[in-house]
Amino acid sequence: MKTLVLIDIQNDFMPGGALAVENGDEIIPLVNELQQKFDLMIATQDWHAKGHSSFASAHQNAKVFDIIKLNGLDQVLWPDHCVQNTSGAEFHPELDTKRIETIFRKGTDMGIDSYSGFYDNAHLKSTGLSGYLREKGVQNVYFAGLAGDYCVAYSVLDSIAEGFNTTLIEDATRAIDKEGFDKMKLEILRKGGTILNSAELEF
Ligand code: VGL
Ligand code: ZN
Repeated sequence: MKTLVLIDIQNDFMPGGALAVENGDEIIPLVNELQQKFDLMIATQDWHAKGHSSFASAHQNAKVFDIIKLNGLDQVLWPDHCVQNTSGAEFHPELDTKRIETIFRKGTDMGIDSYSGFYDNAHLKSTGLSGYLREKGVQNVYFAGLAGDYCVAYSVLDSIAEGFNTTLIEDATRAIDKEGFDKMKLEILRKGGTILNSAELEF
């Protein structure tokens, strides 16, 4: 079963959003078209409570994009984004959600961030995505969405580590920082993942 996991295609990551990814909205038509090629669609949703510890606003004397230690982990401090039940946390209005079977929410624990759709950043708690895919007999998992260098890349790396045959569809993602994304892509390739463009999909 060919599975497409759509990472965080939410308003706050779009141009004009709270944590905008440059040209993030450009992926929407492609993502909608790509869905025709897949048997199973899953989505993730970044879903923070107000005052989440990944927000710069939750820390004194801190500014956005500072890096601090949070429970021993490096944490980038973000603008407030994807606050539960706000319009910024909703999927982009043009994203076709009709065939999205299940939505996995992440970033709900106040004290820790969660880039990957599988685990929080300390790998302490699972979202259940891995078990869900395994129960369905999924072997091949493809990823698209935002942001390429954070939530998409960490989801891809966890997917590889979980034993799935994992592909990042590069033209169906956009990154916050190009250099950071280049580093993550090298890591994905080193770990055995595949990176290709949608035109190269052989099905
Ligand atoms: C993301 C930073 C903070 C993402 C989520 O979806 O890539 N990045 N929260
Ligand atoms: Zn977040």
